[in-house]
Amino acid sequence: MFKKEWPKHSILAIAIIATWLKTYIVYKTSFSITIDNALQEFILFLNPLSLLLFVYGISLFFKSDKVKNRYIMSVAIITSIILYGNVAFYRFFSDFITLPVLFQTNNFGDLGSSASESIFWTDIVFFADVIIIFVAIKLLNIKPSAKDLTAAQRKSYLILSAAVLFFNLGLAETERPQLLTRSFDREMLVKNIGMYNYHLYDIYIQSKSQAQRALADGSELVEVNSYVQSNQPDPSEEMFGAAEGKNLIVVTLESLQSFVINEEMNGQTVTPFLNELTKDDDTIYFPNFYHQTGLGKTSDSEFLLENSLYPLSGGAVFFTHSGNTYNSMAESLGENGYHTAVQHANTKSFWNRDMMYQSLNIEEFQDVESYTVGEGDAVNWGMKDIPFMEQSVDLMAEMPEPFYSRMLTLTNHHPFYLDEEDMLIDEYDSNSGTLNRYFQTARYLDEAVKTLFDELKAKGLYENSVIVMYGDHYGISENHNEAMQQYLGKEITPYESAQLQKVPFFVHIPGSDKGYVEEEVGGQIDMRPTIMHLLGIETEKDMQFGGDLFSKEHEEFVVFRDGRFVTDKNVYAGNVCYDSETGEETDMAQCQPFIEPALQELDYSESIINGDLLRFYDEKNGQLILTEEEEAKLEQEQLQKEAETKE
Ligand code: GP9
Ligand code: MN
Repeated sequence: MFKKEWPKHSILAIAIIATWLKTYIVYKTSFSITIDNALQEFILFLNPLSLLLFVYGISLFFKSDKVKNRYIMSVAIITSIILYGNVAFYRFFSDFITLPVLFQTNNFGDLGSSASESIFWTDIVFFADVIIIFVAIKLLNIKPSAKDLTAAQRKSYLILSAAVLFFNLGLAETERPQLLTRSFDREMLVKNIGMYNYHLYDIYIQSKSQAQRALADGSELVEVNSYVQSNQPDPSEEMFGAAEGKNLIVVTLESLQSFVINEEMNGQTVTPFLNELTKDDDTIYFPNFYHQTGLGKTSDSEFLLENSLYPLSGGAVFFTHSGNTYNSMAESLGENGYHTAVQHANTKSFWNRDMMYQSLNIEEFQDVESYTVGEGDAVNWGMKDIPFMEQSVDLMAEMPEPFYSRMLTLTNHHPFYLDEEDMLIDEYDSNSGTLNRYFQTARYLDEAVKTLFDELKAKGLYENSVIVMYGDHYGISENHNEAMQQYLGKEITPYESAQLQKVPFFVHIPGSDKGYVEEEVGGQIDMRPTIMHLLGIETEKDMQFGGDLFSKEHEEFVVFRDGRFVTDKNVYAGNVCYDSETGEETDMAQCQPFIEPALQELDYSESIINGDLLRFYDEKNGQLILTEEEEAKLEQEQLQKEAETKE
């Protein structure tokens, strides 16, 4: 075989095939990537190819065979190191490497020492392609006479590798729409675009935000700071400290919209337990409360809750800015003696939570690994909410008190599948299976909340806790408007669409006798100050855009992430001003004064995130952290302004 003359580009072909197959074998043996169907398996198999064709193919542009071979060997070594680095990392962290992890000091374990414990000499097999290529270069007798490719042939080759990439991306898009704009999960990225492309994507995302960060300086915060400070309502005297010292349990009610609360579907009550709570003596219920999330869905709602900042207009801030400085609610509560945790029976890398939670200073993340998902305990996206609640309370009982535990539910999630035995009401009867099933999963979620209350009582945690619950975002998108129209019995105008962004918000303080229905118009941005004040913690120095919903000074002005807004009198949607009372179009002059401020508010918040501006802010004393030059520059500007006003 070694005597035989091999075609000119044999080494290149061997390299591509060897690294391609090795990568696929490593996917299958070293990572647990869930594959649900044959198409997903095919995408997984195909996904290393586009990049390998391209990168190895660059060798076609080198003249000398020696240089070509050296280049091919270098590519094989580098791709092997990348792949193997991920294997070693995955053994310890069950996650793929992302750039910030290499730079971030983390509380979840010491990266260096744990990685070295995950390396074995037998791991040499991960370099099998390097060995194969090396042997091929040494032993194969390559036809010396053959000519190099012509420029046209090289061009066709590059077109072929681009075609493979687009074919791959097309398949990924059908499997997971919007994957590249929203990121979702590292496992999903690796599964759909491949390990190597994933790293390029990661570098792109991280360097984009790093570049914006590098250009920003503390002086940008001056204007934002004065805006924020002038918009902070004072806490309500009655409610400030009403839950002081209690454990804080915040439940994210997955995809729960307000249109099911206190309503029936074909004569069946959808949320009986939550309906009772709206009338309960210890519960304050907010029927005019809106979600303000963007593409980052659940993670955006968490971002709003923790920081009282708006999420981004593009992408999920949990992915794009997980390395920023934040002053989260968890951090503040931690400083006030709370143990802080998140409980969520899903993979920890979803929405990049494992990274983001470090920046939010959340001490403990109980992900799916903390739960026992027994037979029949999982449906749709993963663990069912009822066993999740049961086990979560068990885990909570082990936490030092006072604690702040945030629970993320999952069953009421698109496409809203449920096991037969968990269907407590019938399906709806519209032309949308999604809406039809939604009522059933919402009913199941309601039952899970009841389970939570029962378990907390059984474990003796109830009395000493305050329970806050909020719907994270819509579950029924505008694609189902026709079915929604049938259910609501009215046309869905832009006004109605905005109304459908209402999500329930509950504050339950056991034994307080403070229950009532609070009609105040508010949004998720208001949760942080509202909750902190209930716990008796001041927030006046915090850089937050929301306000305490119990405060008399709270402004009824909710800005959606897409620029729509709601005030006490109007709804502005689809460039039309509506009257809140009638839902009819009204004079634009009523909305006009709010259009600019709405965009301004979103812009300010976005500039904080893009510039990582909170690194220039000391929330302990409410002071900006500026360099001498910045101080001088500001002073200059101030003097100039004063001079101008004198003139
Ligand atoms: C996933 C869960 C659902 O962990 O939070 O995310 P969503 O798709 O609703 O944003
Ligand atoms: Mn969600």
